[in-house]
Amino acid sequence: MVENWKKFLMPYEQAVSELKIKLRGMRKQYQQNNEHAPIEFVTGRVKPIDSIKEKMQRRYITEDLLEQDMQDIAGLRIMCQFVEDIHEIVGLLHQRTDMKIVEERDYVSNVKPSGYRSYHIVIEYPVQLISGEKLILAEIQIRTMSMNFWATIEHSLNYKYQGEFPETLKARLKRAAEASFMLDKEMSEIREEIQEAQQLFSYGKWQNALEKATENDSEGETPD
Ligand code: 0O2
Ligand code: 0O2
Repeated sequence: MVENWKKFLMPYEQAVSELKIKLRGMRKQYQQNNEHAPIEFVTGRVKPIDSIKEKMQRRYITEDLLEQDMQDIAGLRIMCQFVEDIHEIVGLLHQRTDMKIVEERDYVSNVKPSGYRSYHIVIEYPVQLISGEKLILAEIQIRTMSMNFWATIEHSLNYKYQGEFPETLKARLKRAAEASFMLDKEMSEIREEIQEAQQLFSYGKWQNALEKATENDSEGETPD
């Protein structure tokens, strides 16, 4: 077994921290331009040691192949408002020069039998260590908030049933997944209208802040 897990996971910790900052930075740039941000929020985690060990057993992954065969030790999730945003983010990730896409799995178009939808990208990411550069694999899951809601619920039910769902529950989850995708489709239909409203809202907030700042400035001035 890996002798020093802390040392083994250190580059993964660094990669997750760096990638969270970079992906959140993309969102900030859209906001500064007062444009619709295809990224709503970003989360990330390093896979817990027990989960790594369990997956090694389940997938027959030996220790010497762990770094190359377990692609999600470093995991990032990007949540967005619209399905169209997913494709925009994928395009943006393809353009980047600080990471290399090595695999793509489109479960948005190719829904999993469970009903799961998400776009998975595996990247090779260089981490700068004091011993030099180390290339590590990281998985980025891109999904709408509706897809995320479904996946989170289904994942927690997995704890109870260990993946062996009763048939009725399986069918219900599949129906719920379709309902969630219908919601995404409906939202896409009215996307332009929603985005316009959001822009007006953020412009309004900015205007209010500007007016307040001007008021405070003039209150602070000493009259002649
Ligand atoms: P929640 O809200 O129920 O998801 P496990 O079954 O958890 O023992 P697993 O799922 O193989 O084993 O472990 P993993 O993948 O490390 O997941 C641990 C926790 O991190 C789970 O949350 C996952 O949902 C969550 N997770 C998995 N992948 C990602 C990712 O790419 N990004 C982020 N941010 N989280 C992820 P919980 O605690 O079960 O809660
Ligand atoms: P697990 O089984 O520990 O990975 P990979 O696991 O990446 O080597 P695979 O199975 O082809 O190879 O990867 P996939 O399916 O592209 O991505 C696996 C991850 O996607 C899972 O990580 C989940 O986070 C998510 N996922 C895939 N299918 C489902 C599903 O039916 N329901 C939910 N809720 N999440 C799913 P895990 O949990 O670590 O799984």
